[in-house]
Amino acid sequence: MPSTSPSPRVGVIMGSKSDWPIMEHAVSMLERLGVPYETRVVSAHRTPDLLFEYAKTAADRGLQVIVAGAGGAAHLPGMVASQTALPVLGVPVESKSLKGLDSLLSIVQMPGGIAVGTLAIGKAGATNAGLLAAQIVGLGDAGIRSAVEAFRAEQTQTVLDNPDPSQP
Ligand code: RP5
Repeated sequence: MPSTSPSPRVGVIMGSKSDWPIMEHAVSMLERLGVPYETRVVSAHRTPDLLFEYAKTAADRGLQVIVAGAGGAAHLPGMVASQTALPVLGVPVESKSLKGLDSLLSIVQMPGGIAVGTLAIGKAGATNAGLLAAQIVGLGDAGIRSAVEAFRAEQTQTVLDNPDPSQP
């Protein structure tokens, strides 16, 4: 990190390198759906000036959505949302002591007027943040919209093709 596709449309940021094992699932989904992205460590507490610069310049740099993951006292998504009008998707990362409930409550309980779309704790939340970011970008991009539809159709077919729960 940071890694960058040409002309990234989704920014995937996280409070620490230690968040990567969860946040890489957001990146995997974006890659699968062909959405250009960038990744970067941006900490609300350790690099607050970088947070402000990242959020304030995001739209002008061509980003359309920001996915922000953090754990514990997880202020990153809310603070980013306070500095940009882009949609911000928050991913609560599991914490060692409180299993991510602290992260979830820190991210989800935004005061009215500054919105963060909060996903589930951990891998499912990161995966769905990538998917939701693709759906948002897909509003203005037919290719990405088709990729989302194909992903969902394939997922449905996989379930229908494997109805026996005792089989691997
Ligand atoms: C948060 O503190 C990060 O998002 C991470 O989940 C947590 C712990 O960070 P490290 O101490 O592992 O760097 O800011």
